Amino acid sequence: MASVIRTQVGIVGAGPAGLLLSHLLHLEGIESVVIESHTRRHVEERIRAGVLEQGTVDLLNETGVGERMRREGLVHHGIELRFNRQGHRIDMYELTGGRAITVYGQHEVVKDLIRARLHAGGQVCFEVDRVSVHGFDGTSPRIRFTKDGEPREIACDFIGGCDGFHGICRPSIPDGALRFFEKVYPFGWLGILAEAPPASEELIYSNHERGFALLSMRSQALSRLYLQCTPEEDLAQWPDDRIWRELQTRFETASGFRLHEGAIVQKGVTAMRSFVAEPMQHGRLFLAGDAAHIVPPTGAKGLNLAAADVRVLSRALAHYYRTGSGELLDRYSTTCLRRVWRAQHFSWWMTSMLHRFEGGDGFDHRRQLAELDNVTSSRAASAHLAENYVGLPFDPPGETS
Ligand code: RFL
Ligand code: PHB
Repeated sequence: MASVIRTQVGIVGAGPAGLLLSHLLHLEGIESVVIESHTRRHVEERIRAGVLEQGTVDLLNETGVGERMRREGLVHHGIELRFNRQGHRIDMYELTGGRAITVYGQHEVVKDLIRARLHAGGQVCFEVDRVSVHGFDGTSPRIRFTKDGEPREIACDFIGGCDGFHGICRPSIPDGALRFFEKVYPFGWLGILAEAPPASEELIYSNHERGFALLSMRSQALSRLYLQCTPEEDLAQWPDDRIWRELQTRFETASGFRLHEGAIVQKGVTAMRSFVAEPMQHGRLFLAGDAAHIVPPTGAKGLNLAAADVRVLSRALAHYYRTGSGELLDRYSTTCLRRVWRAQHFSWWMTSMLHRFEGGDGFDHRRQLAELDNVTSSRAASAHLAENYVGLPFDPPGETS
């Protein structure tokens, strides 16, 4: 017999979506239990996103988990687009009336959220196995799993499916209940973390004829750099000196720009896709974050979308527990999908403007350069990019949830 844990909301996945959902629910007086298949150390050290939108930063600050981010995060007012060996700055702060982004690693957000949950007596159960979800078509959902080989069960009112793109929640929804929209790109990103001071204070997105490259950072001493590669690129073919050579070439400018080189402490390849599952809910199972949608990282939106989803979900659940009305829960998917599709378009657009497409006959590259020229010289076009990059306000006019 499985031992049964009773809670209001059972959450699968201790990534940013699951942890932030649990934190926001706690602030609303709603109990939850989070289960996670990996170790705490693994989720706290997994290097992923780095850019937080203003709305995400405000949410973390307003809910009491922004203290370290305020101290250690790097606030950026602009980004650079580099093409034809020249840099062009987009002054996001000026173009959006004072909005900025903060560079602060996703794993740091995860650490802050885990600490806050545990400090408040929250339950986050790591290293669980054989997770399955049941009964979400009715009113008594169940999450079954094993911990240290022992069967366990969570009996709850709702399930938060926050288990990422490869999780089990989305595939547990009956066939035909969801529609999927997907685009897979013919390239990936080779990402490195290097012990080297970033050569620029702001992020640089570079369109180069050999392929896209991105300069980002995690601190004044740590550079985070990406190179466009093939989706199944073999890392063994990329010794450190080849990576630096390629990066230096792709960031080269007419005025002699050089990256600072240093020890490469992490390397990895990420495939790129756009994906949306609609609706983001089935019965009492609500999908949030990467479990419901994936964007290519060029727009820096994935983590921010996860935060926006769980903000909507926590408010809808709070409304339900306060009033007994499921009205906001019924609107959850529609409310989130509007933002999701805006971010999908933006991420696709940035990706298609900045990457090299194999087999192009030169037309595509000329078209990209024309677009980049427009985006960096027309105030209206720059403002469009800036507004999307810093992120739409979390409460657009006309939306109450
Ligand atoms: P996560 O972070 O994948 O967390 C899901 C969690 O669920 C666990 N899990 C399970 N737990 C229990 N039972 C199961 N059966 C389970 N199956 C899975 C997993 O172990 C994991 O801990 O999803 P979440 O919370 O939705 O968060 C989404 C973000 O992680 C993702 O969107 C971003 O990292 C995307 N992303 C970026 N987003 C940004 O907003 N800004 C960026 O600058 C940015 N850069 C990036 C990125 C993603 C990247 N990669 C590696 C995909 C750069 C890269 C290279
Ligand atoms: C990162 O710092 O990891 C990063 C920054 C911007 C992106 C993607 C990733 O668009």
